[in-house]
Amino acid sequence: MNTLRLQLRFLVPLILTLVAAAYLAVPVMDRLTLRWFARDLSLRGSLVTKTLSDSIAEDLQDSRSVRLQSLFNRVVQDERLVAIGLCSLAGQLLRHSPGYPATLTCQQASDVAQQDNPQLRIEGGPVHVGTYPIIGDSGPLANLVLLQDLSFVERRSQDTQKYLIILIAGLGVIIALITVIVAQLSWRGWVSGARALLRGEGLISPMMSSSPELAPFAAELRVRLRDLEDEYRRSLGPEVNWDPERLRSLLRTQLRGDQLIVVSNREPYIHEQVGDSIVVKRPASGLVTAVEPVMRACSGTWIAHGSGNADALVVDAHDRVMVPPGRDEYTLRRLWLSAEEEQGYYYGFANEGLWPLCHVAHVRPVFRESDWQHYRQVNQRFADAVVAESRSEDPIVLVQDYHFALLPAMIRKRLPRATILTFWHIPWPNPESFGICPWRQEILEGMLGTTILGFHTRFHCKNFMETVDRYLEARIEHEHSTISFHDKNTFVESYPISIEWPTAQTVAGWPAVEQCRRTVFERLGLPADHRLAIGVDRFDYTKGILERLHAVERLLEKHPEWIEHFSFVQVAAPSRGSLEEYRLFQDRIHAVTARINQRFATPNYTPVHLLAEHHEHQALNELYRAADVCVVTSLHDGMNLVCKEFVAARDDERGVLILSRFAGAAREMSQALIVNPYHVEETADALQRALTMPEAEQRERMASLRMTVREFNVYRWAGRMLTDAGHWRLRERIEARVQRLQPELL
Ligand code: GDG
Repeated sequence: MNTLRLQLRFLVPLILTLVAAAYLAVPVMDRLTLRWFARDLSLRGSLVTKTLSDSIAEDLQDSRSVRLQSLFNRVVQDERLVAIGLCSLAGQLLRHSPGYPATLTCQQASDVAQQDNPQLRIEGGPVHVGTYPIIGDSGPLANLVLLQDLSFVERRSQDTQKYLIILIAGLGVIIALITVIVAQLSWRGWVSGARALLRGEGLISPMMSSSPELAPFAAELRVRLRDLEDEYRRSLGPEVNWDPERLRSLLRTQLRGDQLIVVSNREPYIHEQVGDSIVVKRPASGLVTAVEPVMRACSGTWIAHGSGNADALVVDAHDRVMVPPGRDEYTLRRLWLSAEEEQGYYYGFANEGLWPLCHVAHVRPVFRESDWQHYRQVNQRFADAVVAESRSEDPIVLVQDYHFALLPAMIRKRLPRATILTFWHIPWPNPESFGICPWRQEILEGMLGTTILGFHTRFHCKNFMETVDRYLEARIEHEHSTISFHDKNTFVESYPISIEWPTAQTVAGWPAVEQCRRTVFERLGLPADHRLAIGVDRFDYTKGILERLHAVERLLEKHPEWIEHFSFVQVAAPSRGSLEEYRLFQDRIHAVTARINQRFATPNYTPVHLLAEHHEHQALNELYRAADVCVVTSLHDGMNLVCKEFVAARDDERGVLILSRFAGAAREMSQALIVNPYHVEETADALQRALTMPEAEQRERMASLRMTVREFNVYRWAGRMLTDAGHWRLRERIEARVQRLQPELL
């Protein structure tokens, strides 16, 4: 209907123009043909006169001659010649043929012949009047008047008019038809082009590529799409019901089942040789805790360093093994590192350099040239593995963490069409702090190979953008949260990570809270009415374990009534123990624990239990369920998942969470008791408040915390990132399209 209206808008003026043209052309055509014929007739008249001249001259000598009369009679037998008259020089009609009008005098004939249009209408129809002098030897003798038939001109003129009108009408029809066809095709082309633009398809119908007129439209569309995306993200707000199925359907619909590749240093399953058998261990890692359920939901390939001593025994010829063991839901591709590589890249550059650089924990970063070389080399090896595992030119690659700052640009170089999502699990410092890294520029450039760069909080995003602004020549669009570097855009966004919310089936398999409490208390030798606070961490100086111990000590000082009635259990999973900074820290924790225990212990009472060993997940869950208080006092933490695990474990809605304001989680979990871990007094008071908190208040706070974590679960984290990736892929396709249409617009 729209096309018809459009075409009519074009056709009506066209038809009117053609009618007007015909209306104007016909009289012009008439006049022209008449002039042509008049000229022909004059020539013809001259010819006839010349032929008759001699006979007329002779005849004029002899006034009695009748030859001329009979000559005239013969000549007028020519159907075109109507009549002939011979006039004397004095204007007297001397002779004339039959048919010569009796009323036509020589003078009249001469007057008409002088006119522009020497025409006369006589009885038989219109005639052309011409007068021609007869020249003898002595000069002009007489004038010959020739009346030639003009009715054939009228007939021909009518014919010409008819043909002209038919021609114009025919032309009109042909032009109208061509217009309709071209308009239809163009409209279809534009519509399908626009639809394809909206779908973001790179290979739109061939017609589109020859439609530069769509370029401004596409540019406009691009801007509009961005705004829509921003609106869409804002409108997302709190969402409910993110679960594995929703994530899977997102991959099916928005990402059309594209291949998903995860890269991380730590592997989700470690095979260890214990005696004669091989056991599978789950590492103590927040990253693994978060990403593993996502991979189980989405399948795909996870590339990681094979660090277990039996890892190589269980892989196939391509270093792949299906995991989780026995369930075979996704592929784990192991990459082997030499001892030097691991030392330089992992322990050296990543954990002695970048880790303290990004955490404000007052531990100096160490930067060694050799570590940097290993870091680059290992990043390159992982990039090669990504390319090798990639089944298409545009896989979705999820790069995990600070071990792979250079990887995005390396992948981008080999797979320019890949969608690379990099998630930085730790904080990003301010530009001054980051500036002390000798390879700050290379790191930033490496990270900007990323399509979407995620941090836990807006604050970390802001720090990153300011750092780029300070050290690179890049264009930053704060409004859209994008960085444009070397003609490539990176979208920087906050995606607060989380945990997998336990299903009803999982919860049904857990022992009851009372049972957990009995088991844990028996194991620790605590009386039933004892109060228990716990801390669960990797044994890391950023987690605030020392400050926590000081707070426990201060609590016992300030409130001695808790002696023999309250204990604190710290699970400290071994981590990076080969680094001196960690060893010193761990020694210090052991020493402070011993000191506190010495100070407050009684024969049957140990105030602090330091469990510096790896625990199975189920043992941790038991501990979470047995505790009255969970203490998370990180000095600086990207997010912190322990606090979320504690909340998820408390389906009885009891227990109190004490949470550091310097953990990313504090922004979501405001119903916890929020503390500054550097302020020992404040943390000790929070412990006192937690231990004395009425059950109703515990329930209220816990119920609210549980709602938050259930809603903001890890599937939402991944879902939001993958949704943004889907939108980004759409926009990239459009931009590629726009670039092909009119590069100068970009
Ligand atoms: C980084 C960021 C961010 C602890 N001990 C054992 C054990 N764990 C598990 C916990 C938890 C995980 O380790 C630690 O989580 P965190 O969140 O504290 O993380 P980091 O390892 O420092 O990880 C952090 C995280 O990435 C995710 O983005 O939250 O801010 O620093 O799941 O339960 N697990 C087992 N045995 C233990 O002894 N199995």
